[in-house]
Amino acid sequence: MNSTKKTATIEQVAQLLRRYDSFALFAHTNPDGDTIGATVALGLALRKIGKRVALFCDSPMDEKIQREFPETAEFRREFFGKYDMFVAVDCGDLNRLGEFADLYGRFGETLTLDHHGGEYYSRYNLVAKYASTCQIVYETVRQLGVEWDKRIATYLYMGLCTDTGNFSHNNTDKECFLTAADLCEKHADMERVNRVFFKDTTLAEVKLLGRALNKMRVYFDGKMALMYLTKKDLDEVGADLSATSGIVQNAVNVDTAKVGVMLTEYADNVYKVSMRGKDFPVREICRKFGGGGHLYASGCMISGFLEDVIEKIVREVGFDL
Ligand SMILES: [Mn+2]
Repeated sequence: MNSTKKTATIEQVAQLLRRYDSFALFAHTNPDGDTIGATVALGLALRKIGKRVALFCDSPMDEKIQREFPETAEFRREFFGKYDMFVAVDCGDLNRLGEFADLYGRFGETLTLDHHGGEYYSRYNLVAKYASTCQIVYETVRQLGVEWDKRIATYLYMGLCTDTGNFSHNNTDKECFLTAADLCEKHADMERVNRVFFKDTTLAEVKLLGRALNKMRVYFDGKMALMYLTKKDLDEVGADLSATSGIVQNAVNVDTAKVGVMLTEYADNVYKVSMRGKDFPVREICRKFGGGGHLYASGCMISGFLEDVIEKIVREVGFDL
């Protein structure tokens, strides 16, 4: 480990946050509920103790999320201003910062708050084995002694429940429920978070799901289920890539399946691959294709013609099944 890159505890993080006056907070590219919730909650908490905060994310915020959670409209895709410290939130590696990776890498005072356990790329690194980065921010907010409010509680609940699949994935532990109980008491808007992240669907998304389900294939006596969507599918139902998130779950839900795979044509002959395992680790398989993620929920990008890409995946999964 690089000696200038240090592990930080919650107490040390709170000290750093108190010491400086201004912060640029970065959510990861293609943001999910955890990075959004943790970044906004940290920003709100820091402002409560008089700090200047700006939020950045290199990807556009989902319109529905902006409508339902107005503070997310603050995320900027262009960098501006001067700050004492840069904070990367829920970013397992520098590349997760997307367009901001170069800028971030050049800045001296940097802090990672994350739970993926990748390489240290910041000066200070708090990488905890929690189910969500929101759990880390929750403890940081407590350590800072910031007065709680409904907004902070709601944003933290957002990451807590999205990164655990609404408290159903096997990363869900006692801490998640204890924190959820506390955030409930602090008036987190759980109904809104649940509706936006787990229930609401657009007509295009339902149509897309129908197409993916129709094309499901199974391999190895049903131990692997695979679906795919082409650009043509997306264009015909009028959906963008974001509409495909979560569809992979339908593959791994097949009772005989140990692994579920979803391919989405990202660009001409470039496929975004999502994998989910049921007591079956998929991260190593995705790493072989240059991707990664969580042990049982990973992804990668593979170039090639559809049937060739499928064949490559089937072969790699077959080694492990
Ligand atoms: Mn996360």
